[in-house]
Amino acid sequence: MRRFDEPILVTRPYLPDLESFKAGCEEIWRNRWLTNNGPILKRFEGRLAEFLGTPESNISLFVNGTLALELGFYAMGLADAEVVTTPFTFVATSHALRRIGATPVFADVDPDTLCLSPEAAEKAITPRTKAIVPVHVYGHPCDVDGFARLGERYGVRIIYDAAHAFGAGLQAHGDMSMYSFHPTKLFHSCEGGLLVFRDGALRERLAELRNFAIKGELSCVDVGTNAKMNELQALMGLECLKAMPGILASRAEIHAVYREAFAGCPGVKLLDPASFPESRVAGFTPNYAYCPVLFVDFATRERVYAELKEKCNVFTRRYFYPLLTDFAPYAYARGTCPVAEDAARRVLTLPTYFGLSADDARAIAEDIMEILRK
Ligand code: T4K
Repeated sequence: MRRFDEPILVTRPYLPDLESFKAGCEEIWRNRWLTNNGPILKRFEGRLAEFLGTPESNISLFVNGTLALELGFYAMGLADAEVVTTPFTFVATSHALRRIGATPVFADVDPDTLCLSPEAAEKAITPRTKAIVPVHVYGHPCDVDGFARLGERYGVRIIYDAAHAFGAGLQAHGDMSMYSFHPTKLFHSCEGGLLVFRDGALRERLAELRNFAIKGELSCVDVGTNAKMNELQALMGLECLKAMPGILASRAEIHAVYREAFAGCPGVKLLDPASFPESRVAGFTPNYAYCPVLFVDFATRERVYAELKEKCNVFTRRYFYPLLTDFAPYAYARGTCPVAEDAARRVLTLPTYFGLSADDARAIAEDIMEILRK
């Protein structure tokens, strides 16, 4: 087995050209305007709207994805409501609900995509349910048509946690979607979050909420917070956006290396979004944000995780293990989602990022197969 000289991490942030970033900093220095709806933020919003093919009136930027979710949920009137969601996600999805007083009700995931199953979600709906929050986990598409039907039938909002799905073309679905621009994502703004919403009237409401809900110097209309994106973040986002085609291409190349390496290897199942029936929804193109593989059982996954770390200097992650319902704040639902529990115990996300070479990805795949042979 090959031991890498330098640690290989599950992800590394894309870094834009430093000279170009410095030129942007000079503009910020000249403006002497650092946050509070500055000119670079406005430019970033404009470019994002173009990139997504969405009017600027239907997007809003935030300091991070978690606060974007929290304020999005609040603006949609979900405080004190029941919200059906998935346990197979990062804690932020449910934390954002709990922090506004909503109650996450967990339903199980689809065994192929590991996204919330509409059938399971439907069974969890009660008269107190006001919304369903599916997650496009790993950037893989949920059954958006199935959720649209539930939205209509039960009169509930469909709000996607699309933290992983930037660049995957899913923004037209649901009442709202949240994209995370954290550096562990394929596209980032150091930290950041974006809401895309169907109802343009939300833009003003969200602008208010992310700025303490103050209006002018003399009025405060609600209990808002400080969730504003600053100018340096916006500049990083603008610079990274220029590189999106290259970032997406490099991810596709790495995914293809893993796909080829594991083809015909029964002990490792690489989740391939291009193969899901859900992928046929309008606009979807895989962004290969993560490279998740499933092993046959928990013991094998743990062995691969540990040996890659100790023997190969390769640091994979067990996203998303433990399952949310195994954490104290959500333990009220422990044991209720067996498909998600099983996936959490068998999944491993492999290194993938702009700058990881195809040769290194191939070597990691070979190391995994050697560990499995032992
Ligand atoms: N919804 C979902 C479904 C999410 O996955 C997330 C965030 C959110 C909502 C909330 O969005 P944000 O509020 O974060 O915008 C990471 C991220 O912190 C988190 O953003 C992400 N999901 C989650 C899945 O992963 P950790 O604790 O695993 O990150 P950490 O620090 O261990 O970093 C992972 C790897 O990346 C390490 O090997 C180190 C490397 N790294 C990390 C950073 C930050 C770098 O090389 N450079 C860096 O700057 O949570």
